[in-house]
Amino acid sequence: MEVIRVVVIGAPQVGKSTLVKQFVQSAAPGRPACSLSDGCPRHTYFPAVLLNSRLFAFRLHDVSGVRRFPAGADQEWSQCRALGLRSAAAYLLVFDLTCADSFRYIRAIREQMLESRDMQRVPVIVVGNKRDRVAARDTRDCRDFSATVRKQWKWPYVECSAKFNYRVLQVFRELTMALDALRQEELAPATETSAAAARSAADGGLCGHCAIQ
Ligand SMILES: Nc1nc2c(ncn2[C@@H]2O[C@H](COP(=O)(O)OP(=O)(O)OP(=O)(O)O)[C@@H](O)[C@H]2O)c(=O)[nH]1
Ligand SMILES: [Mg+2]
Repeated sequence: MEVIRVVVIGAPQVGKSTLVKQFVQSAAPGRPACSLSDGCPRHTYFPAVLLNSRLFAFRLHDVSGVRRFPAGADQEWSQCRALGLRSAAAYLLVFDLTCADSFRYIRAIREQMLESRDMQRVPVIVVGNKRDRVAARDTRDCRDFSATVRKQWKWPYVECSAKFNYRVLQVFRELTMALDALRQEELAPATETSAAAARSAADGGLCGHCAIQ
């Protein structure tokens, strides 16, 4: 089975590890594999998610100390060796809803990603964490974050509280749904071609095998 590599990125202390641990401990209790790559700590987890009767096996990297998204393979190797940031199948970009700087951090990471990698078929879920700390006076900021991500960036957006396990599942549901949608898109042309071939075979008296060839 294909293992889907997902990298979790965000400014320091936004709650990346808390988010991942909350999810993984409910999905697959146990200790993570842990490695250190040139000062960038990385924890790796292997949860699985069942969606629409399909199993999605993840390799989840919780990384910290990422200052910028590497522009090329050389930078990836020299700055954050073996983190595999550029080749992930999907990303969770986490920020702290009470810290505008942490939103600016993911905005910069997004720009660096778009400059250096074709992101057309790479799902990114933006996670506004620490919802429990959002005071009434901050709700306008939250609306701005949400509007920017959903309307301008056109990426899925979830607000959660990792500490209190509030909407953590929703984050991973969005991720799995985005990957599932991609998979469906990849399957669709093949299915349509086979159906069309079968129809034309029936019309023209050919067997399906000849028609497809
Ligand atoms: N109030 C509140 N605190 C949180 C939440 N999520 C995480 N924290 C706290 O924020 C602090 C940082 O959490 P971590 O999960 O270690 O953050 P991190 O992004 O992994 O940090 P680094 O790996 O050092 O970059 C800890 O004290 C957590 O308890 C949350 O949803 N609400
Ligand atoms: Mg951490």
